[in-house]
Amino acid sequence: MSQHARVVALAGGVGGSRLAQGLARALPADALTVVVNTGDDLTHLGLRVCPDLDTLMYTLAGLGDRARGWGLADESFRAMEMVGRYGGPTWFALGDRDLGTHLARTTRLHAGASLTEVTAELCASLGVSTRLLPMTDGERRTFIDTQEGERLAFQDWLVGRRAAPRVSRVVREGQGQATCAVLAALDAADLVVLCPSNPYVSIDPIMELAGVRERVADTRCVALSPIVGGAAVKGPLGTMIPDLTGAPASAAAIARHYQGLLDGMVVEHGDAEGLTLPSLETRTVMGDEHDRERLARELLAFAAALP
Ligand code: FO1
Repeated sequence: MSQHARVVALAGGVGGSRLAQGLARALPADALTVVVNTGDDLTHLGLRVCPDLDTLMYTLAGLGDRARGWGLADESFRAMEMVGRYGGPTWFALGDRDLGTHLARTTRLHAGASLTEVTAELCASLGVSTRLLPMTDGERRTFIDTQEGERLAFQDWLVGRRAAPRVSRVVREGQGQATCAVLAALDAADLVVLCPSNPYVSIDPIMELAGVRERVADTRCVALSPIVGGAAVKGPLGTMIPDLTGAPASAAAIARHYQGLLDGMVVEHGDAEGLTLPSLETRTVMGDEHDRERLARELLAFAAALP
């Protein structure tokens, strides 16, 4: 893989943003496009909120809150305190600075701009040179069917119910299609990287859009495992894998989920057990920016050396 490979990363929220930041540091600005899940998006308090796009944008801008993994650093929640005093919903916490993003995005969307256009405008304002592409400009939402028979909107399940209800099915609703920009980026890609996001609720929403899976299948593709030592680095994936597949959480379970798409997989030391495809074992739990860049460079070198 030459240094000026054209890389397209598919990403969701927290895990995806860390590898995306590493890739952005390891590649020239015009070499990386990140296609981002919008299945978590919601309209809340009248504002359009795009959690995964915002996590990616804030992380790439160096403005993200490192402890939470989402939202902005140096955040306060005084507007939410007032919302609460009026009896409004406080279960989904919108920080005061974060509200600025939702206000700006919602205003532009109401003016007729597409989510793709608005994302490019917000990124330019924050000095993010990596191209972030929402997977669709249309409606495409993830719902969780629980084993108790409820159907919950994604954030209601993840945040509202703390991802406690065990999952029986992950369901997508809406007619949104992959944007032309996403399909064109995939057509031009020398490498597709599946970031260590939740396959079921972050990567599948992108892969399921017409035209995406066949383009990924036609391109060299490498995944970074979101499962380390049988557990998820962050989020509900550790229980979703057994709930949805009956198998224990493992890198091999992730490889099986991406059946046929992967040319290689990067996993934590000791996690190559059961893998039947080329793999690189290394330290995959990402710390600071330098560590993220180190891992991204290892992944790119591993991908370049694949047959
Ligand atoms: N996650 C939480 O656990 N609690 C919250 O109150 C919360 C608010 C929130 C607001 C804006 C935003 O962009 C993300 C937010 N998240 C919150 C995280 C979000 O639910 C997840 O990051 C993604 O949906 C999963 O990738």
